Amino acid sequence: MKTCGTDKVRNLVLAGHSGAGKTTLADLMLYKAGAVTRLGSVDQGTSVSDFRAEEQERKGSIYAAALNCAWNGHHFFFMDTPGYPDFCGDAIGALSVADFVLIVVDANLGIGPGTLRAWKAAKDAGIPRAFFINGCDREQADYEGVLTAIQESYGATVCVPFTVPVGEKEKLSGVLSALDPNAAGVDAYREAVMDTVAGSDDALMERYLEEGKLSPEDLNRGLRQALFSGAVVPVFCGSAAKDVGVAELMNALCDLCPAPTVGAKVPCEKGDIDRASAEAYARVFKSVNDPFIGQLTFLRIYSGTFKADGEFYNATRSARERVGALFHINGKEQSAVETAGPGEIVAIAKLKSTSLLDVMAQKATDVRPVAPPYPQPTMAYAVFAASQGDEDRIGTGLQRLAAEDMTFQIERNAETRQIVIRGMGDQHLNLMVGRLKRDFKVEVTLGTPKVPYRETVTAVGSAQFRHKKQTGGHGQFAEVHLRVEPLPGAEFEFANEVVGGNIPKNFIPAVEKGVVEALQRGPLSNSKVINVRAVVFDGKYHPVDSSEMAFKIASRGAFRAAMAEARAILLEPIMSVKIIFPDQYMGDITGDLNGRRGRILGMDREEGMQVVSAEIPLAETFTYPPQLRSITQGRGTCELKFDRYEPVPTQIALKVQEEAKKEAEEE
Ligand SMILES: Nc1nc2c(ncn2[C@@H]2O[C@H](COP(=O)(O)OP(=O)(O)OP(=O)(O)O)[C@@H](O)[C@H]2O)c(=O)[nH]1
Ligand SMILES: [Mg+2]
Repeated sequence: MKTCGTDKVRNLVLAGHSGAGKTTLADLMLYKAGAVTRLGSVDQGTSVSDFRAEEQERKGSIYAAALNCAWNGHHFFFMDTPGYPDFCGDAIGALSVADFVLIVVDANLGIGPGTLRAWKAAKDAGIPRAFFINGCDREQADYEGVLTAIQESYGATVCVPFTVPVGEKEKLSGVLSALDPNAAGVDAYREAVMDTVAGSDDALMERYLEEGKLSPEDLNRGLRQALFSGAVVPVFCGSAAKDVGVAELMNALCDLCPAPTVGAKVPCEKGDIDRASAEAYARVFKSVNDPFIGQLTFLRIYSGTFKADGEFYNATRSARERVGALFHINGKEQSAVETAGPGEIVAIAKLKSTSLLDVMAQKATDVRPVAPPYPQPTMAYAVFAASQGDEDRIGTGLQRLAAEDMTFQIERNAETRQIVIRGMGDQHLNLMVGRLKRDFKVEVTLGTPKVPYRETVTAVGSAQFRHKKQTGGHGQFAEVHLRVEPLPGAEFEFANEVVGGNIPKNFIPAVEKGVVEALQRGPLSNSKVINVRAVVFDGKYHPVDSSEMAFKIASRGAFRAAMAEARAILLEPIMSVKIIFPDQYMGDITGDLNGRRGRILGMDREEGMQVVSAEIPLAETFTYPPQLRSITQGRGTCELKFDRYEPVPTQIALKVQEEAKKEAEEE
């Protein structure tokens, strides 16, 4: 139960790279605050935050967990998010509603893609943030090294220590607070904080230069402003495992984390969420379908008061919604509350018309929030039913899973006739397959998706085709003379150059239909034909035996024959790829790209990481994400986007054609 006023509520998220110690820190916070009587542990499978069976098995977070505890007259509502890139969907959802982001960095592992993702998400949304360098007790801990790396990546005068370790590694005994007037030996750190705060505001700078220091009031006000503008990013340190520096961190969070009513603007595409409004507004950032309790929807409240057993309005879908109980959540523990206000995270069971990212309001209104920056999935598999007749259940299950995870997508590919699932990596997709089995009782196997090849022509080619059949009554007759030409830049065009009525006008649409049908299955590999212009320039007809059907058949034949004359080639999708990884893996990454027919377009640095832009044919990308993981020991990530079609190298094209032929024979 929350006992403080709204101005003392603190809403924040723990984010950062996998293994940095977010969950360990979260468990310790709950324990220190007295919200639990036993300290949870990731390693022993007793964590409050990592409470799901699959998380306990993995000894790492998969989902974002909602937590809350009272501290020092304040109440924290916070989310512990998964750092592993496969599970970033939930982390991004949680980040998008937080007022403050605490980025946890391991004192040994340092900055990783999870750090970068959290930093970028917070920075782009204008959310104040701080670092916690955790694991300073570890044998290989390098506090100074990690602090330097953070400062080099995110700004030396921006990222200033607010606490510093006393002792190191196994001798770590505590931390000193830079702003504590009673602490000895922290003058230089205090000065660094004052320098940065004063430097973020002209008026403050003037006073600072005149008086040589900032008054506590000036420092406080300046600090809040500087946090919002990103001019200062406090760096804390300690050890969640040894309970060092965590009380100091929690105390500081009460001061640094803004009250929920003064946080950054909530970006909306339509309408507005005004944090100062007296009316209730909240946004859904997570939705789970639990086999035991059914649908559970997590909301972050921005303004007003939500009451249990009331009626609310889904402002994104224009629907009324009955709300039963409101719950405060600590992992799997739910405690019902009568009312909830700004900054609080509540869960509501069994909402009927509300899904991920919707806005709930007190009154009928129309608000559409800007979607958080979810990355595009990188890993794809074709899904096959393990037993026949399960297809429908698989479809329903996959749809339900996709509804609660914005980084999981399903595609029924009409061309390759496969169901393809896409996600953030092997572990993500295997998790979904596991849930299909557990929650929906269907089993599937996974395979490599088929590549949607294309065919086109590289020269002009003509051919004619006569369709003639004499059956019982009247026969069938049509003859079509057709030319195909390359048509760069456009999918398809049809033209008619027949003169003298050799094909009567009323049959021309049938000729075009025949071509359009033939385009769907090209002569080389049964793939779609693109970038061609087809011109019918002559033909023959019979006054009795010609029909639309006959012309369609003749036209199809003529088109395939003309393609053969026009040097048809196979095209493959080329993906543009952005690869983000720590410097030291450069050689291995470029070597691997060469083996995948990849082309490097550029190299860059982004906030402490190496960024390579490249192109890889789609066929070579299916195994890329896991390979990248293994090359970079889990610290590299990539983004893939379709760019264009390009000719397939001859040797590979021949193989593709052969396989297509075999498949067509089997059909
Ligand atoms: N020595 C030491 N070990 C720690 C500390 N914090 C966490 N660990 C250990 O590091 C491992 C990873 O900790 P977690 O808390 O699960 O890390 P996380 O950031 O939640 O990881 P993800 O959930 O995968 O994002 C566990 O074995 C912890 O016991 C620390 O301060 N010192
Ligand atoms: Mg965790």
